[in-house]
Amino acid sequence: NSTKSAPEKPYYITTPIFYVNAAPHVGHLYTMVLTDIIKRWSVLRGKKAIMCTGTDEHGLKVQKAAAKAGADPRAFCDKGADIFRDLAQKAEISNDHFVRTTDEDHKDVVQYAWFLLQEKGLIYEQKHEGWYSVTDECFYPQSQVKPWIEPSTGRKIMTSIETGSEVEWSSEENYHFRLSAFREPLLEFYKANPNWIVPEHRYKEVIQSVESGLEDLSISRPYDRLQWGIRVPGDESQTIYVWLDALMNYATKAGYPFVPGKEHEGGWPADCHVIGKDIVRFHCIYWPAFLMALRLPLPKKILTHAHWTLGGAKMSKSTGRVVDPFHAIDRYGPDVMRFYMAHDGGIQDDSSYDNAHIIKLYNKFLNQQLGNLASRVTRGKKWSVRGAVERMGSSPPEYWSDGPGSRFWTNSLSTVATKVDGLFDIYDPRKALHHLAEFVRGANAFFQMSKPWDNILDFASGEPGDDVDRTIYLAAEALRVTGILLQPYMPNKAEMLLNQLGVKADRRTLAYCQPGADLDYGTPMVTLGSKHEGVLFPPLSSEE
Ligand code: ME8
Repeated sequence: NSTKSAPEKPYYITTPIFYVNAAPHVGHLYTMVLTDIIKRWSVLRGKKAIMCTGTDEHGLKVQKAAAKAGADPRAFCDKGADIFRDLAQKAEISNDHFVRTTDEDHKDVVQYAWFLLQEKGLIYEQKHEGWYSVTDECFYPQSQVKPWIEPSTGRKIMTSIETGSEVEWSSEENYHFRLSAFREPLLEFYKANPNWIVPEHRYKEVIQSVESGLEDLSISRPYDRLQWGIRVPGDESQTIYVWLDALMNYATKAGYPFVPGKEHEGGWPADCHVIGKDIVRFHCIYWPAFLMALRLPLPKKILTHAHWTLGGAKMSKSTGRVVDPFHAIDRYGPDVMRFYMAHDGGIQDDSSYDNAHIIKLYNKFLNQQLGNLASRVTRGKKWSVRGAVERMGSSPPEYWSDGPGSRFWTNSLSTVATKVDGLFDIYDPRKALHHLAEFVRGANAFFQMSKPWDNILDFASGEPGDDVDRTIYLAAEALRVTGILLQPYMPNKAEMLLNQLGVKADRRTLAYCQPGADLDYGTPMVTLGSKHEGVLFPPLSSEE
């Protein structure tokens, strides 16, 4: 009689899969970074976590872009996928999967899902007329388009009211999915899961939109219009709509169709889909409806973030107003870029990308606060971290008289990890980072006020006195905890800091984030040689 319980479902988190029609910009990098930070946080909690990112390669948009480039679509997509893969690597994204919709296993999954939907009577054929936007890859009803005169050309066009992208009239025979049948089940689901969409105002918008009516969805295009896609099984004259194809990517990499008894091995259902606010409808209405139709468990959370703008205008591939993420990483390094994006990037509200802000954040916080504290503590000539940890570890604050040191311990050191972790529970990595930064500023202020450099050595023993030891121990603890909590945001810099502090590799998890939880550190694992050797955040060169 085995009491073995099933292995815990891994935490599963995804980014949208990115269109390969144009090069990535920092908006795409932001989504990857945000997702990676949450994934790494889960690892920090001691869980197995799986992250998936990848590329969306079918559809009219990519077909047209390949034609424009005079390239074979397959070769065009190979190149595009490589660029996104490189970006993930360069940005230290720890994705476990990189899915491409042109992968054979994915095509099988999409055709299998189609087959099931058809079998359940949820697909029917009908003439479809409407306005199609190639940029947005979707149809808009008459009520959602308006005429517009293109200022640069004077050309009269029709555009989507929501996104401003051009639409073209199309009248064609295609397959439809009975989306309207899911209006009630969706509304019931939203009601039962009030925190399903973060932030809340987007949750309300989704409900409003579904309440106001749900039309059936066209889920194929005639092959003569769209060749670059997955064929409808049993009907060579039709190609599967790119969004049905794309959304299924999340299931492909989780191992769908699932082997009975092993449904959760690949992480299904997803714990979180991270997306930009531009694709809420697809993920919060179509996707759960498809999943209900396929009788699959729904994702637990949809984290929708705001956009990066440039000089106040939307950053977008189609307008060319973009910041090249490769260039930005070359300039600042992956860690600083990740830090900036997490610190300033918006969940609720858009953020304006600004080099001056990056430099200011670097100088004012990374260099002057965190870097400065780390260097003073680990490189001080009058004290040693190891000595302070050894001597103070055995006499924690219960034995100290009430003072700034014991107050710092009680109010800051022993609460920071729980607070930051709590902010991850509500999917707010930005606020979590702000809280951590505030903690570092507090540690610095405490250190500054305690002035250990002014306190002479204990003459009798030649060792630092208790006051100095206490200050160094507290500052080292603050740095140790900060180093651990910073790993998801800045994996390399955090590692450097923890190596300088001599924190053992297996003691770098959330479980060690209470002060006093680790007394076995303090001997640097690296040489802290000359003034600039191994400095965490050296001053930026004046040209910056
Ligand atoms: O929509 N600021 O792909 P896509 C922040 N293939 N993030 C931004 C951004 C900005 N200015 N611009 C884009 C697609 N993004 C589909 C997705 S998923 C099954 C299919 C990010 O290449 C944001 O995450 O247009 C947005 O949702 C995503 O890139 C869209 O990427």
